[in-house]
Amino acid sequence: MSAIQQLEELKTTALAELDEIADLRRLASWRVRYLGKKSRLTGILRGLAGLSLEEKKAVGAAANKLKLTLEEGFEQWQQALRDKRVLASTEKEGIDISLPGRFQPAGRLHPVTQVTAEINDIFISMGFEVVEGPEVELDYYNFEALNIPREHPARDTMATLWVDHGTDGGQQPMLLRTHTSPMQIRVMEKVPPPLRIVVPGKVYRYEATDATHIPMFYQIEGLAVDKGITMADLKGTLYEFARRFFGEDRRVRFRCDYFPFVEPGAEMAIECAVCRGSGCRLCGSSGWIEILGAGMVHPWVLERVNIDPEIYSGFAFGMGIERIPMLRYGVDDIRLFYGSDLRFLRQF
Ligand code: FA5
Repeated sequence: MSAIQQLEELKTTALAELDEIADLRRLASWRVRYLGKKSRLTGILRGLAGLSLEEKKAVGAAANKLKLTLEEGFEQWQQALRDKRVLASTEKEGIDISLPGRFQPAGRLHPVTQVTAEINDIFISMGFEVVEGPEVELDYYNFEALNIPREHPARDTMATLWVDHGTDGGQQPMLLRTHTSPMQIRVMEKVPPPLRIVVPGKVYRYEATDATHIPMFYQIEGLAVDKGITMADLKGTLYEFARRFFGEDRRVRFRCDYFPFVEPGAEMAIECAVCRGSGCRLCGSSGWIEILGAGMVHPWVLERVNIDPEIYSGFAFGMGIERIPMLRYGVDDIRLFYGSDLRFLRQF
């Protein structure tokens, strides 16, 4: 049989065999058999040297053509088998294994949640316990027991969202709590001193929004009652908090203020993060942002929960939580926290 005939025969058998192959492993051995170093085709190509010039030309061209044909056949069959495998798995399991994986974005806690946990931790390390209370509150706890009777002007400073105005039949008026201070009463009613608690939670006020005010925000209440507690304890605790949260170099301002349930009362402000005291839109040109109200628990409040003010004294504070991350990160509008803009929220 001439070399040309051998090549023809090789082509017929190789392509016929290729047609029968149904898996990639057998396809690989087919390639070794017909295109590998020990294949007949390689043998023929190697034997070209011993042929006459004319034979060399004819056989060489035919052998190279066959090599190309077989290589192309291999490539096409390999692709066809791969496509078939993808199709089979898609049909069988409903999974297209050729598709790239789906990106799973990592979730994270809301910045206000993160900061609340951090504030809690600072007070826990100072011996406070974290407790929570109801957002729908009785008028009694939100106002009455805190020395804010009906018609008291202090009610106007906390525009209230009422759930139920109460009835003449004696049902108590109910509201969305305007501050976390009602928890002072609820806790003191049940727990005898000494006590030290912080109460984080949502509060609601019916008021217009601006860069530092929103109608639903978070506060954290603090309360410590024991024998011999003084204003120095209150100031020391709050300064320590500010130092730990904002760092040593941040200026803190402590001034007199009035709240009916404390005497004396105070407010604390932190140097504005945006202008560092020189005045800007965020701080209303004052250079300071007020973060909390505080004071010594009023003796009448203690009496109401049957704690003798001659023996015990206490301090309390109520801090607006959103203003804390604003002051740390220089966020210039409180509304950004609740705008659901992930470009903003993902930064924390
Ligand atoms: C109170 O709510 C008092 N219960 C605080 C208190 C507690 C005084 C214990 C004495 C003893 P005030 O209304 O000032 O006080 O609010 C406290 C803090 O909540 C403010 O300093 C401010 O940081 C924050 N705050 C008040 N209104 C808003 C608002 N609309 N949006 C965001 N934060 C607010």
